[in-house]
Amino acid sequence: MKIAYLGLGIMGSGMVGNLLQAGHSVTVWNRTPDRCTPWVEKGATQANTPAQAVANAEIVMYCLSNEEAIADTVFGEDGILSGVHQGQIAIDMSTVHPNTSRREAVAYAEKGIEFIDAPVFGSKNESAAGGLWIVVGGKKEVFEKVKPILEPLSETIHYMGETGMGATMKLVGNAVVISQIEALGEAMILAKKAGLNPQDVLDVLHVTDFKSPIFDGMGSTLVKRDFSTSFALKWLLKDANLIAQLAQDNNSPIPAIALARETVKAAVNHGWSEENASAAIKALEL
Ligand code: NA7
Repeated sequence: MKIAYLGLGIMGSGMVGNLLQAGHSVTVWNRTPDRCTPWVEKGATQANTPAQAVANAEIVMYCLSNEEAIADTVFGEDGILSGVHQGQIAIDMSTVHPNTSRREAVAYAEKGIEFIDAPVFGSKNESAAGGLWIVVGGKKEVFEKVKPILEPLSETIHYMGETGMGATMKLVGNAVVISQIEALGEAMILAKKAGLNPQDVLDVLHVTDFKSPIFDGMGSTLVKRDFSTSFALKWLLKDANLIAQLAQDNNSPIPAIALARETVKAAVNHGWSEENASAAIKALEL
């Protein structure tokens, strides 16, 4: 299929690699144009603007950082909406508030374009390996049409309901992630202060009935003191803020997540925003 892919950050790059591998004809666009070069060398075509990227595509996909990036790339000058035409399908894979997905769906519908929100769980390695866990909102029949395109990118794909429900599921999932990072951090610091060896602690956690890939992955970065980025701390704070907003919208209590958000915020304020999300734990060590 002819696919336009916009946003070649950590997540988008992995997905473009797998779309090319699957044999699709891919046109790429990224705000910082140089990030397209490795994919052009692998067969992608580079566009100069979002509007140009989507002009001849059947499917428009993007994974952008946040609401501001969506405002610029989808709704902005020379943005996606100024280049699309009837019959295309747009897929937003970014983590944004569900109301943003709903606004996108309305704007696309006015142009005769179908839309699904399809954010992803997993980070750098899962994206590169086609092992993401995708959660989808939108019309079921539109989801069924694009499912074969999402399959090479993912280990699982779950349909969650109408537009915005993929984005909602993503925030609910990241609410668990944020709580796990806080719990792991507090427990690991306690363990160390009480005289346990941190790697021994992780080894035990790994065999328990409360083991978690988050504990394995984030715990290991903590033990090795390697905070190179798979999922940036700044995006964890962005997600914590979106979760707080969703909780406010629904009058739902989030005392533990609100507390964990303060830890993440402190780490960002300390200057670790470009490091891996596990760097949040460093704020508990101060
Ligand atoms: P990255 O690696 O920080 O990539 C973010 C991408 O978003 C990257 O392509 C950026 O372009 C792009 N971006 C950021 N701001 C803008 C604006 N204003 N306009 C256009 N493009 C923009 O993040 P990840 O790939 O880890 O994460 C992407 C999403 O998935 C995010 O929602 C996560 O929470 C989950 P750049 O290269 O900086 O020019």
